[in-house]
Amino acid sequence: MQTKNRCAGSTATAVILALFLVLFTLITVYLFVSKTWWFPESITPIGHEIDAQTRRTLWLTGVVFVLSQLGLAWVVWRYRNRGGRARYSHGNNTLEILWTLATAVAFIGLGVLAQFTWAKIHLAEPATDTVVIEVLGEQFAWNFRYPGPDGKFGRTRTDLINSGAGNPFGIDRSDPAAADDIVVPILNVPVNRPIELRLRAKDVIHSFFVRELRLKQDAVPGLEIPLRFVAERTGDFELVCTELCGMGHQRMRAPFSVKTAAEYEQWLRDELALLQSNP
Ligand SMILES: [Cu+2]
Repeated sequence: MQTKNRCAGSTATAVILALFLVLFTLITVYLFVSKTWWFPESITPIGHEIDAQTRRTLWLTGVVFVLSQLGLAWVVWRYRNRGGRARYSHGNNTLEILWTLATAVAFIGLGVLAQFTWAKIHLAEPATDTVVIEVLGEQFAWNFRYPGPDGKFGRTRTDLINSGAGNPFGIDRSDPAAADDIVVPILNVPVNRPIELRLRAKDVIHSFFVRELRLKQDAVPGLEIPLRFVAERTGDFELVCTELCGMGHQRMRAPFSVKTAAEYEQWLRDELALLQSNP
């Protein structure tokens, strides 16, 4: 009588656990397939490649996830306590080797596929008509420097760095090349032009991230790190710091805007006029 009761109890437990696993798997798959929480649309050609890589990875890991969770549910149900003696299994070496190899091939394969896109972002030579913009992260703001009509960044001096006085870069205005350098707290770029950002940090490590660009790059004190992209759609987005850089980290964001060529040129002219009227 006692044994019978124990069997009935364990069947219910096995059924509940197996059903939970099946339900959990279905809900997870639904959230991915319906894209309930998903990335905003990419605005760069590289972003589409990164999305394709993400899809490949999710398909592969998704199939393995579904098969393993449903397999687990089946095992929980099939080998539930029926009141008999448990058997010990030594495992199966052939299977162990096979699935270890399969995992290695899958992950190395995904890595090999991804490296072509990574190389395009980090190793490609800049185009000749590249728009270069300096980006300086500091606790807790982003600063951007445009070279002005002469296309040259002027001299900077560390002893002139003074964020409170509007000179976070330490620009030496006595240098003719520096006279037209524009410093602003917003990042504007023209559409369909190659852009090169030169990332620097003044104090601690910060991290440049714009979701729609699919780019994330640390800004490190003492280094100048180039980050290249082409934005193929105009619009207003947001740049955020994704490195926990201090107590005000959550405030460290800046507007990022992709403009038409005409809008961009007009904006540069307006900023230059502002600079010259108030040097
Ligand atoms: Cu930061």
